Amino acid sequence: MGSTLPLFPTEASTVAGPVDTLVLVMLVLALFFALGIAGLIIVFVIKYRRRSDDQVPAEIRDSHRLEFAFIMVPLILAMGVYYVATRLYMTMEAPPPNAIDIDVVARQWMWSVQYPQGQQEIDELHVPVGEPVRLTMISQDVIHDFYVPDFRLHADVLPGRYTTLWFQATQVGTYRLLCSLSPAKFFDE
Ligand SMILES: [Cu+2]
Repeated sequence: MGSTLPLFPTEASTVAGPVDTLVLVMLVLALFFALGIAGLIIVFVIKYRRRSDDQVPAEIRDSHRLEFAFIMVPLILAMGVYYVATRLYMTMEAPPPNAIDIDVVARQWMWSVQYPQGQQEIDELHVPVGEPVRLTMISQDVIHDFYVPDFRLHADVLPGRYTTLWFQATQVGTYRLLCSLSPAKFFDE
């Protein structure tokens, strides 16, 4: 038995802060619109309910200004999120040319890593702070999922296909290296 993941893990890589900000902004936007719409439905249902059997609703004309706002406000918000997310994604997809190359092989139930000089480690990955690291990963058996929550680093590792990830650690520390598809690895710590 071990501890589960904290709700707000340490931010220990260069992308951790931006990823958290993006997720928080999207969560706040989603909550604002979901609660706002649900709340207004309830208010309007009560406020504009039919009060007598012969009551006829007032005729409502189009409001182009209102329609314009209904289109533009969500469009601008969505495009803003899209722009920030795409820039972040492109950063995360393009390893810097000076990155340290580390090979990762997954199998039930371990991560085997090999450094450029040839040393190997099992279930541990030692990297310098402040230097980009590129992982080239493959699986020997099933689909695994390389996951370092404190780095906001997460990618499937497949048999028969190389996947890559890169990151740059920003704080000295010991961080959990998980396979998010293996319950045993996820919880045993
Ligand atoms: Cu796995």
